[in-house]
Amino acid sequence: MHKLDTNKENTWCPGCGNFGIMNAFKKALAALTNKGIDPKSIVITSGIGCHGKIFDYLNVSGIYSLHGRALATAQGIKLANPELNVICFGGDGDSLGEGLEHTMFAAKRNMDITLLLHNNGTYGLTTGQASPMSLQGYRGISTPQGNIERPFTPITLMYEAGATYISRSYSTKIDHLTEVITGAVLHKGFSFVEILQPCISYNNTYDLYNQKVRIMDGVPSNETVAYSLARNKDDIHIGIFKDESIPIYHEQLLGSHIPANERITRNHRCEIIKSMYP
Ligand SMILES: Cc1ncc(C[n+]2csc(CCOP(=O)(O)OP(=O)(O)O)c2C)c(N)n1
Ligand code: SF4
Repeated sequence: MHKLDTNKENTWCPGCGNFGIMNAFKKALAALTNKGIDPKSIVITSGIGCHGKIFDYLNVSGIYSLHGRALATAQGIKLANPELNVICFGGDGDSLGEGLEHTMFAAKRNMDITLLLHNNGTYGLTTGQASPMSLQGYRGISTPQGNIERPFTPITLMYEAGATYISRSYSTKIDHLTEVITGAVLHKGFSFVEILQPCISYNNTYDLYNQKVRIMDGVPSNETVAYSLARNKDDIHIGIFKDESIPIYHEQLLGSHIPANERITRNHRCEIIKSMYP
């Protein structure tokens, strides 16, 4: 694997969970290389937020996208060149708030890409407004008297949308997170990794997660068990909740065609379209 560090100054707060995510991601890239994945085939996208800064700190090709549009960008890259392994970094605000529709539809299509969701339960970069994942009672600058809303469960949402690899890990469990990310990238289809990520400045959840996080023994035997484990708030279960193999989007849409390699002229494209409507 080539050198992954960049010369950009790291501006994450000391103690931020994003450091653990970046370490695990680097280890996962090494593991993927050992498993035969060409590092040059890895492409990343990110949203805007503290999570998105990871883009600057990794020497990997990709696009630093717009807030809420990291997955739209990832899907475009994959459809243009299905030979690439596309990995998207999203925040809970980014991918479950403003960009939720892209998350739902990428999962529904079973796009063969990976979403690494930095779930810190707040809008970190913009200094602590409540996010869709903020707990009821969360106090931040937009909810000074405590958040009235309740968060939903990303794992069960992804089940409902149709994601085929659904998992959760914790930014301090580097080996576990490395394994889950590696499995997600190797998976054929939409893979979702919810990463519990304490934001030490606006939502310090280290004590909560250190007390409650439990590693599951294996993949739950069925959906009912998976839902109940995912929603359990007394024990926060991490591991793979679902790992299913079904046809993927670009293969059904494009067959073996690789648009990036076989570009066609505008005239040729018009002819193809005309021939579809005799
Ligand atoms: C279209 C658009 N809307 C809003 C913003 C302002 N904005 C930047 S980051 C952010 C929230 C970041 O929260 P999250 O995605 O959870 O990432 P975190 O900073 O917590 O990692 C917002 C609202 C923006 N840059 N662009
Ligand atoms: S504000 Fe929170 S998420 Fe952002 S760098 Fe600081 S600790 Fe990390």
